[in-house]
Amino acid sequence: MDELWGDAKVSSESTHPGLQWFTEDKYAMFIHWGLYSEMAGVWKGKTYYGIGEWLMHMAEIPVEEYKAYARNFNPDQFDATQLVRLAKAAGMKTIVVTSKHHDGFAMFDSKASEFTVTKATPYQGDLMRELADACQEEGLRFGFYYSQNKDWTEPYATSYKGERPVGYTPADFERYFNQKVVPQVTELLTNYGPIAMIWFDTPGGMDKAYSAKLVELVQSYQPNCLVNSRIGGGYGHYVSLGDMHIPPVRPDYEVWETVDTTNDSWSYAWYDQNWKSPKTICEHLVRVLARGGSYMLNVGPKGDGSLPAKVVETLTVSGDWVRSHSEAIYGTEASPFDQGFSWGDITQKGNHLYLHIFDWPESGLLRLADLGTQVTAASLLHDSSTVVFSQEGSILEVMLGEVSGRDLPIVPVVKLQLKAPAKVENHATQVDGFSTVKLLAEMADVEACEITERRWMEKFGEWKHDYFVDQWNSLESLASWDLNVLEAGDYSISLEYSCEPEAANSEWVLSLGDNSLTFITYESGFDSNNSFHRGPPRQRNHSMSLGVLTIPESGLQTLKLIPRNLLGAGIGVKAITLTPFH
Ligand code: FHN
Repeated sequence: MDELWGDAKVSSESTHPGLQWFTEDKYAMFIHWGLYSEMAGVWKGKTYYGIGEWLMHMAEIPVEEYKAYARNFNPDQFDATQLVRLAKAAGMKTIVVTSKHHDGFAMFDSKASEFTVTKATPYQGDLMRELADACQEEGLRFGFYYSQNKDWTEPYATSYKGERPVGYTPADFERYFNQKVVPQVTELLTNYGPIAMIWFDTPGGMDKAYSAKLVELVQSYQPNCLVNSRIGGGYGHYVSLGDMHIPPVRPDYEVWETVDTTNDSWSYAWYDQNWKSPKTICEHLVRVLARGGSYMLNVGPKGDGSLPAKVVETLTVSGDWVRSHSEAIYGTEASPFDQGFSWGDITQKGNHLYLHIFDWPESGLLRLADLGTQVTAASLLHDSSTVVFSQEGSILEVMLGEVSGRDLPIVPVVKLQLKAPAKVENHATQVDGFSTVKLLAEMADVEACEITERRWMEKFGEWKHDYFVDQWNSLESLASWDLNVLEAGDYSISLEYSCEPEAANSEWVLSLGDNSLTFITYESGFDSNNSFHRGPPRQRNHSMSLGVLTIPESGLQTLKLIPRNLLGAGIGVKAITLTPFH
């Protein structure tokens, strides 16, 4: 069990009726909105940097003071229809909103609690009803986020400090669960029309039986309603990956999603201006779809219900792109390749491939191997203009230079018409002879070493992660990357790695066939920690140029990294980069 997000296994059969729309629609809006949005990251004049909805925890606000703050929550600028229309304009098909986050405050009318928007605030209206009605009206699906395990204002759930009251027994949690969670989830399932999904979160160590009970509850009232894997206990109809995790290699899960946010915090925080650009939003959406997932992008309205201007702007611009490229988004399947490319990524539908170009190749040429079928036409999706291409043997070349002068969308998409659906037999990383190729730890095959995830927070709760090949435990340890080399030649190689003091001066060999580069590493140091960092200090990464490696012939080959001597647990390899040496 992942202590934060629950088991990423789903036991329910994948024939749940909701999975059809889920896998077809691809793109949803997530909304984090509550009492904390009015606080905006500030308590008693002090700003707490981190995810805004955790302010109660960060500022250690006493329960009674937090509850009393509800008197300040009056979202009189909230316009549910406007918000739903923005989601629609952004190309999103579903809205999932925080009905109750970890602070326990219900954004709906609930008989099971006094701490609700209807009873504890001057606003008194049921915000969830307004949104549910607007979604119904505008033809969007509607779902609820519900924090089932954490409830910081209830004495018998876990407190925000992670503590239990003196004399606490498991029966106390059961009381909280039966007196608040069950009735509230029932209210959500019975008072707001058809519910597309209930998005549960942070099951932590919650007993599996509670997760099972919630699944049953949802099933009994709304059999079409989906439940995500963060319900815990291995339940759920599909897998929610860790926050903001966009996997570079296709994951093993059949149905999964990535949740991401428009800036850094989930809920509104006054200082957080780290907005994703419209192009980044489109890129994240495509990268997720290309690996076979669905994408849910969060917005954080302010306490008065209005949205930060940048959210409206970025969603409107990215939405124009999504809607004008809808053919390459909705109802598509994952790329036939397990991983993306340095120039962009691919979605497919039937006999069509859609090449989404994030970084225009300097060569003006895009090379792709092993589609396993013939390409019969190529055009730009937004204006149907023809794109010149050639296909010889297994290699397709698309002449982008021809179209580069034209007025192009933020992410140009080349539509390929194929004779039959693409059939890719080989998923090795393609080295096309033009582009810089980054081989990540997640893409490696390993023997006698491990691929480990390192997670950290820069501001509180804003999880970041990287993968490393580490724990080299013998001189037989090996990390390797399969390459499909389309052009033989010289490549400059660089290495991004971390190195603890014990592994300093360790020697390594990177080889491909008979050619190799031998190098020595040095200590990369540690990043300074912030006050909330738990666990061992975070190692810093270092980038080092290893030299020029000759790849004498094209075709399938394997790049191998082995230790020459073993010091400590060896280095942590984050990435190896190959750049054509011209
Ligand atoms: O603790 C929450 C956090 O506040 C936020 O709701 C995210 C969204 O995925 N989920 C939890 C952390 O993963």
